[in-house]
Amino acid sequence: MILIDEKYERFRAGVRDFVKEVVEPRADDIDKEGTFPEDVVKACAEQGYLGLVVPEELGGAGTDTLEYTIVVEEVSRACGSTGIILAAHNSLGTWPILNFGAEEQVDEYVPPLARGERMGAFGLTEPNAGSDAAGTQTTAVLDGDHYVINGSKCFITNASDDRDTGYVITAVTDKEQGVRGISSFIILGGTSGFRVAKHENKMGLRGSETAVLEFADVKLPKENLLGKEGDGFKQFMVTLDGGRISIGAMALGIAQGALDHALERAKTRVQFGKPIGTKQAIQFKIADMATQVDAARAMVYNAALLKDAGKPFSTESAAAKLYASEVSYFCTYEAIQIFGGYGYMKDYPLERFYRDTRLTEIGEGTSEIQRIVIARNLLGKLS
Ligand code: COS
Repeated sequence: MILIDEKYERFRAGVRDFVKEVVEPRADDIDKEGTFPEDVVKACAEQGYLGLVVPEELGGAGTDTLEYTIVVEEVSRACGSTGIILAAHNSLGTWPILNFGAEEQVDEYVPPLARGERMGAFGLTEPNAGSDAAGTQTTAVLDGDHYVINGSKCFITNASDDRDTGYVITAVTDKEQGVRGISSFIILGGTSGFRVAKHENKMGLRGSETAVLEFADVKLPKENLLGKEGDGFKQFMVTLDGGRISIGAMALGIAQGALDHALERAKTRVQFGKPIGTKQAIQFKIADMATQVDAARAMVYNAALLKDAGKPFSTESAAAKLYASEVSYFCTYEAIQIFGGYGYMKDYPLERFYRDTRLTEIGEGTSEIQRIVIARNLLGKLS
């Protein structure tokens, strides 16, 4: 157990009740149906979970980052799909506007996102710019009072043609300037020339939408530029620093979910005349899982607390995401092992957890990228 202020444990208890009542009963079906869980997301919106860290005067819940982290953790403990929908909406779709937007942009775009009337998404990754985010090829050319956007984005969480969606996307405004020639823009779904071109069929997190975006001569008013021209790369690096806390929280929640089931199974499954939890082989697995889950929780919460304290947290968020995602993979693997053949069956949620958590080692920077970020932060750029 990690010692945090009692107010956070009370907050967690409220989230847990909501998850047990609303999210958990739907989790298996969300995975089986493979469709965006409108009902669950609407209920989350009513709880304020689509406006976490957004001030109340802008329609948000006004939580701090640790409370936000606890929401993503507890929701993911039951349903990874809902966990990533909330994480992408809050950290990637809303936060950059809240943080980098001009006052008019914040006033116009943040409240509908915070109230959950509009979903938020983040368009950074491209077919040729994944780990190498500086390789962005989508272009934005200024033409009088508007930019003309051309290009495509891929693996975009929460992208949809069917519901009101707002995106923060990146595009090259000055090719000669390298990373300093990348800018960010706010664009709403339904803008002429902008379309969701393909919905991906994924291994896990099947209730979360992941799509390809296409921009063909999209005219975007100059006012939709986020911050200044050339700020885009640094904006999304900072955004990802924060986003990695929520992917760490998601991984942590899935790991805890796997541990919950493993504990229950160890106590109730009888083999050789006794519960399997009497065997050291099972006890050691449980002990390793619990130890690593606690360590991951300490790292994820620490990154959140650093962010709230206004201290540097890039290294800690990358390390928390790296560690929690690898712990989550270990825990879901071991939980299936404890369940044996039953763990491999779709009658139990373990195989879903195992598929769902795989993304946490890939999305918002692979584990390899996290190691690069950590090492560079510690060593500086060596040539
Ligand atoms: N915060 C603020 N500024 C940052 C930053 C951060 N976390 N990380 C980098 N920068 C700045 C650098 O300081 C540098 O600025 P100056 O030119 O003024 O010195 C600039 O951004 C370029 O940084 P760098 O030279 O490190 O860029 P690289 O192209 O080498 O970037 C990595 C390397 C791997 C760190 C980057 O491409 C990355 O994070 N890739 C992963 C992307 C990712 O996670 N994709 C998944 C998206 S899912 S939504």
